Amino acid sequence: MYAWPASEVPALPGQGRDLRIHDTATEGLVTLDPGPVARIYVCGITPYDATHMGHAATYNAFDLVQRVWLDTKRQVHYVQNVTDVDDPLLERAQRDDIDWVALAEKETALFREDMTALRMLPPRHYIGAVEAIPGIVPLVERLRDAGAAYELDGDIYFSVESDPNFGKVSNLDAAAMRVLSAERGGDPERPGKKNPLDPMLWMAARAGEPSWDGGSLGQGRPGWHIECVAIALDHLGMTFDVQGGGSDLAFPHHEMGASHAQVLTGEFPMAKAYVHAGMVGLHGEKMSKSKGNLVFVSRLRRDGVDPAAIRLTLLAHHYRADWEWTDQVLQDAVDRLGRWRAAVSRPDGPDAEALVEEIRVALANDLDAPAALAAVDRWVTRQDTEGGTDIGAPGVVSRAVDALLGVAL
Ligand code: 5CA
Ligand code: ZN
Repeated sequence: MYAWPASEVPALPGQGRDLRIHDTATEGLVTLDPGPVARIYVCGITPYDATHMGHAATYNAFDLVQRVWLDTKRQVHYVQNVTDVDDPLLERAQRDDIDWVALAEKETALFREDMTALRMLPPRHYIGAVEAIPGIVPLVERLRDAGAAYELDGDIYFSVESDPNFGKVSNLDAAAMRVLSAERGGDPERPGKKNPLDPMLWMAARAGEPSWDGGSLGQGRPGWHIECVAIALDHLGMTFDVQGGGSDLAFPHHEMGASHAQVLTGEFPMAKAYVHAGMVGLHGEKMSKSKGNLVFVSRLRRDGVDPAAIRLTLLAHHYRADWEWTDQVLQDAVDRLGRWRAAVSRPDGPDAEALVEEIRVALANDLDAPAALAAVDRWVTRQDTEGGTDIGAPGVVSRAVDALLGVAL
């Protein structure tokens, strides 16, 4: 699939800093040392509804990862998927009596527009589940041939017990896993499974649903976790730097993915850091397509909200925090954007070199965007109260905010 256009990333004076980031698997901060080409896989949308603020917040976090790496003069090899066939998508298409392909295409197109408006840098490879099927089938066959998969009424399941490291990504106990499995696409109650947590690798064709030729697996469609493993291994290989998503993906999605990869390659972990963003809520509950308590990026844009203000709202919250979307948090960002724009349009200001360093230090420290915003706020206040004679400074601030935070002033 094609992704979306990249906005320009201005080069900055001075030296970028290496990223220290929280890894769910080791439950602590790790300093990444990616080499000249950093590799990141970020789980993409299931395109059955428009991009909401929760999605935007999660993609914002990984956009910052990319920007920190680019600032260290590294290249970034960024891969993202689109889960363009899955139960929730098919259910929504059925409910609304529309073609599932048309629904996926429409929502993916809207996602591209939203990402472009928010200045999220695009992935180098943007891959749909459907187009990945030819690569998924041989992996499922290999898992089955290795004794790590079994058949149940034509469906093929992965056996979590085949992985000695199962559980080491999410660090949850069996009871918690079981609850989350039921909530997040698993089927722990289905009779006949070896372990209730075992996830599906290949679902045999169902009447009225799309299916593909799976060779020795029979006609069917892929399971969710193997989709991301196939795409990641194909485009990044094993032991890439970051696998990212919202915290609701730690279990089962990233846990199961690491397990599939462990059996396929004999190695753990698939990603050096498992990075998870907090959940954005609305009216006290996690924003989710299934609950319908949503604030859409496209809706705000249509209402005339500047995408830079949406982005500043996201940046005002630490990526790992759970937080609530309110009119007030958006208004605060609109006000801040106005102050910043007025400041960088003035002819001079205090020296900005130290500010660039402060933004770099904040982001390198587990993507502390709120600290970066506070540093810019302080520069703006100083310009206001003390003035300054550096005629280059407003331009430096504007370029730093663009390059490191993705906000065009
Ligand atoms: N297609 C799969 C990943 S392979 C999927 O989870 N799609 S999704 O559309 O449901 O979510 C896309 C991304 O947004 C995921 O990383 C998910 O964790 C994140 N996300 C969903 N809801 C929220 C929320 N309320 N707050 C923060 N992030 C969220
Ligand atoms: Zn995924």
